[in-house]
Amino acid sequence: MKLFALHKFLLISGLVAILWGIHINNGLTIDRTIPIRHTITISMMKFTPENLVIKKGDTVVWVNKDIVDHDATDEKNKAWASGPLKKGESWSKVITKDEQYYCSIHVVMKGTIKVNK
Ligand SMILES: [Cu+2]
Repeated sequence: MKLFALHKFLLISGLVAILWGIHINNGLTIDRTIPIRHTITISMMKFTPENLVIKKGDTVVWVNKDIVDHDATDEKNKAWASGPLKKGESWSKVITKDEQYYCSIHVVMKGTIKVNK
């Protein structure tokens, strides 16, 4: 009876270990292929997070939670810009390369997006 219980315990703990291992493996998978959305909150005159790391092709959404207008504008080449976002408004962009952006209304507000390879 005791031996049977031991076998059962070993079998179950073995299964748990296998399932746990798969779970951990999935958790650490680096090659994510499905793009996801990241949110950058604009509040208190700041982009949060200020420095965001994403995967190539992910979508970044800027949400203005301040009472004043803000925008998100490509800092180096002005290649893209959200245009003014009022309180509660948002704008999104698919990001494929490292970006540095700022708020053209309040030029001290800056942020970066890094594409992780
Ligand atoms: Cu601003």
